[in-house]
Amino acid sequence: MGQRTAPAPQSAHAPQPAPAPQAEPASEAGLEEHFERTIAAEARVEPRDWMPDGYRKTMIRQIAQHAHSEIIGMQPEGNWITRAPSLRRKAILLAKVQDEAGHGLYLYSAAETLGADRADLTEKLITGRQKYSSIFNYPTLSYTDVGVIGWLVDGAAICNQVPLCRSSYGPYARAMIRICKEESFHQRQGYELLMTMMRGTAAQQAMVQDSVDRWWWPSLMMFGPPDADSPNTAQSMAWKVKRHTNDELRQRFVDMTVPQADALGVSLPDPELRWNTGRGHYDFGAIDWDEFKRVISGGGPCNAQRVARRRSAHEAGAWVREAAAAHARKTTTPYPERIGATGGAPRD
Ligand code: FAQ
Repeated sequence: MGQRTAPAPQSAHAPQPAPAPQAEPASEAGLEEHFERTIAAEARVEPRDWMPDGYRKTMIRQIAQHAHSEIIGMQPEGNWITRAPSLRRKAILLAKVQDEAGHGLYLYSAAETLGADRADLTEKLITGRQKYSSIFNYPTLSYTDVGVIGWLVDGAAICNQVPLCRSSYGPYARAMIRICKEESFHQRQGYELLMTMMRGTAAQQAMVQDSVDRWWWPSLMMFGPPDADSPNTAQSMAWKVKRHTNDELRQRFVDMTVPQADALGVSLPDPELRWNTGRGHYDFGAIDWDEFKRVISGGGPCNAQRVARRRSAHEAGAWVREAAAAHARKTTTPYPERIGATGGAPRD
């Protein structure tokens, strides 16, 4: 049974809902039929529209996981801000990490339009009750990892997220448009960094190859389990939340990345990687799904460190949240009451 009432109000920056395709019918069955028609017509479901509980739950799950990924995703590259090799590289990296914070914020706002509470989502992240992308549980051991994250991790994120610009839930689809533009910029800066390193010394070239060797397989895991083991794909495709399956997008990423690796002059660590003329795609080797399961269940190399860092940042920010809430109370309290509260003239 779906909720009918509008969830939490949208933030001032959230896009306004597009008009519903047809006037909303009154009965429960009519509401469901209207929802199905909206999906079939490729129109958008907006925050105040009726939606099945399962759809709302799926959207909150995916958007929250995505938001958490952006926020936790600041840590691996943030690790290199103080050690970037030049002022220019430091400024680029700072801007990229700030963009990721921004993406997290748009996405938390999108989740709020579904009635989710931001504080509750953060609590679920820092207590391990909500997931974030497996990729951010790997360490950044050298500066070239920054370039490889831009090239492969942002590349995989773009491949996965461009189709999400057509996702059926309006606020998510619209957030994705800006996010994808920024991710494309991130991907190019990563590739440019690697191109520069590959024009350098043999030691610099070896650093790039080492980073590629460590990040290639985890990047393929970002697309999620194989279709046969993906419990959410069928329903999410039917609701047009997802537009392609995990395996389709993984294949698209491999096909797109192999020529880029050739142009860069690095090899991808997969002896089975080869062009298949019959399929018109690259074949690639088996992914270690045991490793994937271990990482998403908290057993990856950096899971404990990533969550502990997020928890301590959240706790250290408590005074900022309290100050912001006090300021909001002050500015929303009507003027005469403020005079009464201070026993005289207002102090500000
Ligand atoms: N890591 O049934 P499915 C970025 C979970 S943003 C962890 O296939 P679904 C930007 C899945 O949640 C990267 N968990 O699930 C950046 C489900 O668990 P649950 C994040 C994963 O939702 C770049 C279970 O496994 N992007 O990189 C993963 O249909 C550089 C079964 O899976 C998004 O979130 C995984 N890799 O498909 C930032 C994009 N894969 O909840 C900084 C939006 C699956 O049932 C630096 N999300 N799981 O317990 C999606 O497109 C989808 O949610 C998928 C998963 C494709 C990730």
